[in-house]
Amino acid sequence: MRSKALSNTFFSENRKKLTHNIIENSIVLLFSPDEYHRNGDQFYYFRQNSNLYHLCGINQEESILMFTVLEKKDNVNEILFIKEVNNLQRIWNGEKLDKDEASKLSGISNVQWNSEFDSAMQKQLATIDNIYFHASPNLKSFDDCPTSNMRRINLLKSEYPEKNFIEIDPLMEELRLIKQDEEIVAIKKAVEITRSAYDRVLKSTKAGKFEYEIEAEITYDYIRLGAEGHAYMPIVASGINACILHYIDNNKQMKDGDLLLLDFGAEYSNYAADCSRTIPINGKFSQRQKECYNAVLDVYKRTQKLYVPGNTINIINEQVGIWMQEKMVELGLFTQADIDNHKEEEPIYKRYFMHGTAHFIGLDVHDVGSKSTIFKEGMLLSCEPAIYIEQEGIGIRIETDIIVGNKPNDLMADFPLSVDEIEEAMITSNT
Ligand SMILES: [Mn+2]
Repeated sequence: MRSKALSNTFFSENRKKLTHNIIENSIVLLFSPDEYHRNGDQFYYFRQNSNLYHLCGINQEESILMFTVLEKKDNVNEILFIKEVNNLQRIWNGEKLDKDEASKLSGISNVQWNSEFDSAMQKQLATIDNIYFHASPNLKSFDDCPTSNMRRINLLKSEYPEKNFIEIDPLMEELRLIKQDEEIVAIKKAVEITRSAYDRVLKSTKAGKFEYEIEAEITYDYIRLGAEGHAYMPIVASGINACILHYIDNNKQMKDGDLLLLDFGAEYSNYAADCSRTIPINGKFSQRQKECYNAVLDVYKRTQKLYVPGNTINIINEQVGIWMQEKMVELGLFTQADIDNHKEEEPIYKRYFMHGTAHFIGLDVHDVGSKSTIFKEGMLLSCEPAIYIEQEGIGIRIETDIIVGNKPNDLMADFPLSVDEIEEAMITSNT
């Protein structure tokens, strides 16, 4: 990993907190995801499972975390299993972690090679009733091709039908929702690198260039500044492409007079930044673009005040819907009469703003937490109101990352934001 690892105290404390919430006589078994084959002899870049990382800080493939919680929780047996490399693998791919290094990173004193896992697990299974596993809820729709984690768990379920299998995800959600100091440091670093890339974008965007040239500027800054790379596939969408919510082709030529919508964020120490901005390709907003931009910006500013303890994503979405509807009437997209006559289940504003305004952010860019999770101080969420007017080729989204508090903390407060600030920052490249 290029970026700085979090301290082993952070990971040890996380395991300790988790132990409090685990039933006695249980074992926790977490497996790394597979390395995914790309083509020929190539594999996709490995990314650790976020739950496993949160509990032990190991970024290496084929890692297994096992800990047993016995009666009265006074006897917790933690073992970390890692991959042992042979001489040939060492020549081609270099060293992997040795036991001491893995122990230092994780704070787990008992580190063993993977070859010792099966017998160690069987010994533990004899003494416990419950098996905690991570269910990877996002992957449930891909049952045709189960992850290595689920293959192992499914096998255990058939071999030990008398054991009680419990999804650890709700407990991990509780652990991961409120960001700790070390996590905030990593997220701020991801935000700072994203900011640098945004400055580059403002200086390098020009009519006639291709969207991928802007993607390259972003990637350049991420790698140059020590981020792992993109926290997710970046969206660089000019003109009407901005109305495709998950546009990642990034292959069109940018036209004079169009807007450019960017959704991009660096990953640092496995933590994500998530930023969306919309800028005029020729450096100057048209009158209509300005009207639409300022409508979104006004909602964006008002919405930020809602990131206080006690609220939920559902509450935010409802309020933003009301504000958006007013703005859309002002922009002439529909009239009050249209709203009154509208009988469909979906509110009319959803034709021009189809997604929610907030999601949790952390190790995953769409992090753990639901729309009904009640906000507490220290949670981190996106704020991303938008308007998409396909018939005008206009798509505008402004997104920042906010820490919940009585005074919500906008981590991107110093990014160029207003029409004037954006046009000012773009002047050098377009004159
Ligand atoms: Mn987002």
